Amino acid sequence: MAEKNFKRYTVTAALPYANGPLHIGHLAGVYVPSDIYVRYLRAVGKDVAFIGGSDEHGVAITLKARKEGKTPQQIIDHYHEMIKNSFESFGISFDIYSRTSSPQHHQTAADYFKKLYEKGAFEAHVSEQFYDNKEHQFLADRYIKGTCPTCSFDGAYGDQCENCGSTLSPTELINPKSMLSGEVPIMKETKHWYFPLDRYEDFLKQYILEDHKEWKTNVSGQCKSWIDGGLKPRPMTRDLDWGIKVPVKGAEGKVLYVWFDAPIGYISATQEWAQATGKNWEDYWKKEDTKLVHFIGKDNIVFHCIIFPSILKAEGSYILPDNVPANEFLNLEGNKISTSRNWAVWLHEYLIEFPEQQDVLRYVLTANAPETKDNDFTWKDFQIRNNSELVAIYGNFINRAVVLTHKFFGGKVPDITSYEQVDLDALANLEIFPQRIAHSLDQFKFREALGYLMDLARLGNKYLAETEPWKLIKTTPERVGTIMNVSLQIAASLGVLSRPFLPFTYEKLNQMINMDHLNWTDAGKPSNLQGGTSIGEGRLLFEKVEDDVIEKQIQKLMNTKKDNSIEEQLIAPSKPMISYEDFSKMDLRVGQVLTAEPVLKSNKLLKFTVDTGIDKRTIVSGIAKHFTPEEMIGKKVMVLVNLAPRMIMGIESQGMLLFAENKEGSLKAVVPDAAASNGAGIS
Ligand code: B3M
Ligand code: ZN
Repeated sequence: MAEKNFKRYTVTAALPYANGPLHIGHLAGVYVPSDIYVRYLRAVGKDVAFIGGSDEHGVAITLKARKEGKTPQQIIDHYHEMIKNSFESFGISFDIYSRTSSPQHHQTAADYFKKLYEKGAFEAHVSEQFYDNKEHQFLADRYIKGTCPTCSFDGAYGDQCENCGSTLSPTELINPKSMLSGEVPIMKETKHWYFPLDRYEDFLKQYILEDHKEWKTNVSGQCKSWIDGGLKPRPMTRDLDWGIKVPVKGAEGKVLYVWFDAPIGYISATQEWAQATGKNWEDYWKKEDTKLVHFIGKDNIVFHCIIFPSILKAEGSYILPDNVPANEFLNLEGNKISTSRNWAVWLHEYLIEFPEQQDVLRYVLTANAPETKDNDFTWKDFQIRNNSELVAIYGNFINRAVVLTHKFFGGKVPDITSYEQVDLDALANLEIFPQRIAHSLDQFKFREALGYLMDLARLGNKYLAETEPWKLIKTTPERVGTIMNVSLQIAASLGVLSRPFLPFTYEKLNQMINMDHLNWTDAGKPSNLQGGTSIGEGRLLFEKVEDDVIEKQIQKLMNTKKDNSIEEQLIAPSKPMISYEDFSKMDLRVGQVLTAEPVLKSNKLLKFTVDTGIDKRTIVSGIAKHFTPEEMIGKKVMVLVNLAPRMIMGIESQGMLLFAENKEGSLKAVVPDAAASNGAGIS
């Protein structure tokens, strides 16, 4: 059972950046385990606040907005809604799902900063940083691009080279360029407020390495190496125009660092929830008998285990995280999940392609959770776990218990006549499950807990196989009554204990066997269902996933792979910058194709006569695979008229026609969007 000494639980799940949709990696790493944990706590009668929300500040958001030509507000509004819907659809049972753009959060985070500032918890430092002189802006690391010093890749970012993976600082880039203006950035002085983590080393050593030896080894290991590596002051403010204004004189144009404000988002969301439900938020953040647990992925460990606790400590009135059960990463079919490369199983797509099958994904992601090391999701494994575990073990047992009760006893729970040894053994086994599963959940061992749950379903199947009620019905029907009674008791316990893991299945099962009156500690008892109670019609809990469904998913991923490699070839290195002078050398005109014919002995070339408005001239172009001569005749096209003539297959080509090439290689003629006369210049 959950520890008795805590009176309340504040459970948080990492706030996803509202700059893209959710995928299976998010669910597996953070949201399914946290949801299982809180559903379990509620089932054992604990007072829980399950806190979530969208992280809506930081460079990740501004970059996305820039890329899509939208405002940051448009981006966060769109993805916040989308993310929130995905969570709801998968049954992630937040008590509140808030967002860091809310006025409540802006106020709370600014006040928090101000309090630390007034206590003298920060150090102000002036340093030189990259600045875009044209756009009058300091540049976040991600806004600087250049050549990677390690692999010479042209498009490396100021914080990382995505080609070779090395971590960079912007000063290491060769030929750094501002992504805002394309100009070479200059170095300029700027003042920021630093949180002196180095002063918290002793505190952190005691807090993590001594007081919380129970933390998962992947978490404490990472913390230890951060601490051993020596902690440095970290700036808690940024030169950016999107975020929470730094509430201090002389900080105009600066915002709080996103990793300062985001964890405080947990606090502001708790305040909002408390206001709406008539609770006192401080009970959930400031009382020693509250257990604070953060569910996160491994890339967030330093922020939740080192920086945030130190910031809480500096404030002085808050409790500290009691545990941070961070998970490792989930890969997909052997490759790292990647949003930009579309290598992911997106939740909004899964919901459409596998309707009503949220629990299958919850099950697979828990059974294969990256709890102690990175793990791989494969569609084949998804199919096997569905077909040979959920369908063949869990579904099969429930189906037999319910269907046989209808067949033999008109859908009423039969009474017990007398127990035989086999019944007593089954009931004795049943009794230990609530405790056993709870013990694993208390230690954040979700895979293990789910394994035990399936053992309970196996116990049911084994019991039916041993007692064979379908054979005894003709000879000793009273005996069958006892057997079906015991089977239904096992089914009800299985249902109750499944609820945190498979909430949708619980609801379906509850329509068959009413379990509303049962809680976690009732599970395991031999007489939860009264003799004579009616049960509902049997319905299938899980359906077989066929090969073609899985093949379709695999094919979808393979297509993504193909797209990616074409895209890399075609789009990867952008050409070097040119001056206006270079550009103005080109004489581009609107032209019209007068005649078109194939070029002899070539299956690629077409020969055109083009009216350029200046003259009528011959141009040869390699587009025969994309257009027939007939469809080109009469078409308006862009022509580069001052390209030096070239001999192609014995024909002098006097210029070039312009086409756009899509990433899969198809061509589209570049044409004016409305009537333009031949010879019109393009500038
Ligand atoms: N948004 C980073 C991430 O999504 C960040 C988590 C914030 S938790 C306070 O990985
Ligand atoms: Zn590189």
